Amino acid sequence: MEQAKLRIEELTKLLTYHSHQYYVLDNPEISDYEYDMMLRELKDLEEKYPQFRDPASPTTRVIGNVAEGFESVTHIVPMQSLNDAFSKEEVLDFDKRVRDAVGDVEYVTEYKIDGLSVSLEYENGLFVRGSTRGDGVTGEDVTENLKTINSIPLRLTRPVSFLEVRGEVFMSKSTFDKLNTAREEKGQSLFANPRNAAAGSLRQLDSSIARERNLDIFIFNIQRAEGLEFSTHHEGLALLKELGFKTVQQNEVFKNIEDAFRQVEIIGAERDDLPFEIDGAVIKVNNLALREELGSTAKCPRWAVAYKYPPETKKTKLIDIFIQVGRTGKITPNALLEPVRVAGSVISKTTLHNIDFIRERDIKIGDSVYVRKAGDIIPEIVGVEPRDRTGKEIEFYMPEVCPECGAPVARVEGEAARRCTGDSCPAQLLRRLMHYVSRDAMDIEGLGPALLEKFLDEGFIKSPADLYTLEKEKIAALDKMGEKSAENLLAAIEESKTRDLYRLLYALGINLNGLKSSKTICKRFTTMDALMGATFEELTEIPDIGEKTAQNIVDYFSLDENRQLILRLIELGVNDKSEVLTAASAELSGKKFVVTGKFDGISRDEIVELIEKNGGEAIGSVSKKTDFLIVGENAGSKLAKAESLGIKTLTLDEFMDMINTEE
Ligand code: 0OX
Repeated sequence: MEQAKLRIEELTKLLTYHSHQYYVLDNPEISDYEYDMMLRELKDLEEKYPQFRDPASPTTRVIGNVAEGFESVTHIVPMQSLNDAFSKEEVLDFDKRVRDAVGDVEYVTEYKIDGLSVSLEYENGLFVRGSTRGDGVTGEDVTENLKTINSIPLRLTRPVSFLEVRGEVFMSKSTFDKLNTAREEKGQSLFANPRNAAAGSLRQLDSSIARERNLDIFIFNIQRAEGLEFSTHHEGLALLKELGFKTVQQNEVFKNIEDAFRQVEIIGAERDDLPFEIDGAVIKVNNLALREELGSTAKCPRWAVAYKYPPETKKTKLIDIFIQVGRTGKITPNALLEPVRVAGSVISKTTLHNIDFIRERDIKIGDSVYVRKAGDIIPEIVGVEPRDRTGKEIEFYMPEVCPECGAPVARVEGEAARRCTGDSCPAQLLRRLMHYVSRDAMDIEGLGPALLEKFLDEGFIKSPADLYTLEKEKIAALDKMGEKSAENLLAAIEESKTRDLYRLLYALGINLNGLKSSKTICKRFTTMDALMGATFEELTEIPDIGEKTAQNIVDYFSLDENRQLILRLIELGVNDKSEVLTAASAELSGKKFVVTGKFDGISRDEIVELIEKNGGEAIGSVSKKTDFLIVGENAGSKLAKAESLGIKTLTLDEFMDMINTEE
C-alpha cells in the first residue's frame, strides 16, 4: 500500500514534468510510448487506490466527462476587449493619446492569437476553474474541457495563494486541417476556420470530444494575483513562464512607438509561416502603474491597441474550370486551384458562379488569380494577374450538354443560371441525396458524398427512400467500412426518421424552398397529408411565401413519382408530422429579433435557430417593427439604428435567460 502511494506520487511528478517539457517547452525528453506506458500505470494504480490520487493528476486530462450544461461565471476582473487599429496612423494616434496622458512610455508587442479568450483560476497553485469570456463580465464554466489542454498546468510550479490568468485557446493550422479532412470524409459539416473549430470544441458538453480536438493555449495576462510581485507586463509574463504556463511570445521592450510598430510589421511578414492563426498584433504599455493611470473606456483598456492586418489575399494558379451539376440541375462553373492557404484554411476550389462572373473578371484557364475569403469564410477569386500571362491561357465556354449525363443544357427564362434537362441525370441524383442527408435537412451523420456515390455505383440506392432499406452486411463489405461503421451508419439513418416534417420538406429539395420557408409552411400545414393537398392560394396566403416557391411546391406534389417517393418514405417510418408550432413558446411567439455582432462560442445561425425554436422570428435588418436586438462583439450600424429607434437590446446571456425561464 505504502509502495503504491509512493509510486503514484512518483508517476504524477514524472508525467507532469514530461508533459510540460512536451507541450509547453516543445522539448520532449522521452518517447510518446514511454509517456503512455507511465500514464496507463498511473491510471491503473489510481483506480485501485483512489485515496492517493493527486487532485492535479495528469490522468484528470484524459477522463471523459459529460456535462448537462455550463454554469455561469462572473469575471471579477472584467475580460476586456481591445480597440482596433487598421493603419499606422491609427497606431500613432493611440500613442499620442497615451503620451498626452502619462508622458513617454515603453511598449511591448505580441501576437494577437485568433482563438477564444478564457480565464484560468488557481488556488494554492491548483487549477480550480476556467471560463470563457462570454460578454466580458459573465462567461461559462468550461473547466473540464480546459483540463484536456495539455499546455495548461494543473498545478503551478509553486503554490501561489491565488492567481487568475487570461489566455487565448486556439487550434493549430495542422490540427485544423486534419480535423476538417476527417469531417469531410465522414460527411460532417466543415469548420470555416481554426477559430470556429476551437470555439466549437471548447463548448462541447462531452470533454472527451474536446480532448480529441487537440486544443492549445497561449497565456498573455495576469488578471488577479495574490502573493506575486511584478511591475511590468514583461516581468508578469516571465513569472507566468516560471509558473509553468505557455506564454504568448515576447519581443524585447520598445522605447517608442516607431520601434514597436516595426516589430508589428515583422510579425505581419511572418504571419503566414506561423503554425497557428493570428488576426493581428497587440501593442501594450509595459509599465503596470502607467496602465493603471491610463485606465479603461467602457470595454477596452486605453493602454493597448490591436493592429489588424489587411485581409489576406493570395496568388495561385487556376488549373482548370470544372462543371458541377446541382440537385436541381443547375450547372455551375468551379475553379480548380493549386492549393493555397488563405485566412486559416487551404483552398483548392471555389465557385465561379456563372459565365458572366468569369467574363467580367476576364478569367482564363491557366491564369494566376488572387483569392481571398469573403467575410473570411467563403473563398472568392478577386481578379487575375495579367502580368503573369504567357498567351497559353485558355478561354472557357459553358458546355452545351450536361457533362454528367449528356442531356442538353438550357438557359432558364428569367435566370442567369443554366440547367441540365436530363430527368435521370446521376449528378443531379447525387446532389439531391447529398442535400437530403445534409445537416439542416435529415441530418444523417457519417453519410458523406463519397459514401453516397459508392452506394449509387453499387446500385444500393436510387432514391432517398432506399436509404431506409440498406442492409448492414452489404455496407460492411464495402472498402474502408466494416461492421462497426455500418452499424453506426444504420443507426444514424434510423434516427433521421424522427426529424420534424419541415426538415423533410426542405430535404426534398424543391427549388427555391429553403429551410426557413419550410418551417413557415409547416407551421400552417402540420402533416404531410395536409401539405400534399395544399393549394397555390393557400400557400401564398402564408406570410413570406412567394408565388414562385408556392408554385414549385404545388408542381412538386402534383407529380406522381414524387407522391410515390413520399408515400414510400412514410411507409418506411419517416415522420410526417410537424411540431414546430407546438414547440413555440408563448412568450417569444410573434416577437421579432435581429442578431448582430460576433459571439463567443456560438454562431449567429445557432442563435437564429434558438429564436425560431422558441417561437420567435429572426429578421435581417432593424426597423420599427423589431422587438429585440441581440448584440455581440463589434456590433456596428444595426446597434446604432436600434438605439436611435429605442429598440430593446439584449446580451446573449439576457436572451438565454429569456428562453430558459420559459422552459
Ligand atoms: C490575443 C490577445 C488578446 C487582455 C486584457 C486587456 C488587453 N488574442 O492574443 N488580448 C490581449 O490583451 C488584452 N492580448 C492578446 N495577446
